[in-house]
Amino acid sequence: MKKYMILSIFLLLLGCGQSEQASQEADVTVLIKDYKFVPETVNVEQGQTIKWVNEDSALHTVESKNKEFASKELYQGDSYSFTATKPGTYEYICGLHPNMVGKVVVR
Ligand SMILES: [Cu+2]
Repeated sequence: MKKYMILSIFLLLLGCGQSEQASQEADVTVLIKDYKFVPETVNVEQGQTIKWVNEDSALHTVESKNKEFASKELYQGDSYSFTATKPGTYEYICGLHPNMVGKVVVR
């Protein structure tokens, strides 16, 4: 009985550690709102993480034109993160609404 309790505490701790990793702090957050990326342009340092959060009820994606990053379809409340490892300018669109554009500038 005691053995099971220790095991479940261990699993609980393991679970906490994992969720902490998954919800890694973003350095910059971009909201997807009213069919727009807000802000449209973000400037980050190399190694920083950008997180997009879909606040619309419509589905959206985040897809860089150079295929450097691409999200799956994001439902309302879903988020997608990308860690910038290479300097450059990354223009991106929503694959479902290609008139939605944004830009990530990595220094
Ligand atoms: Cu969209």
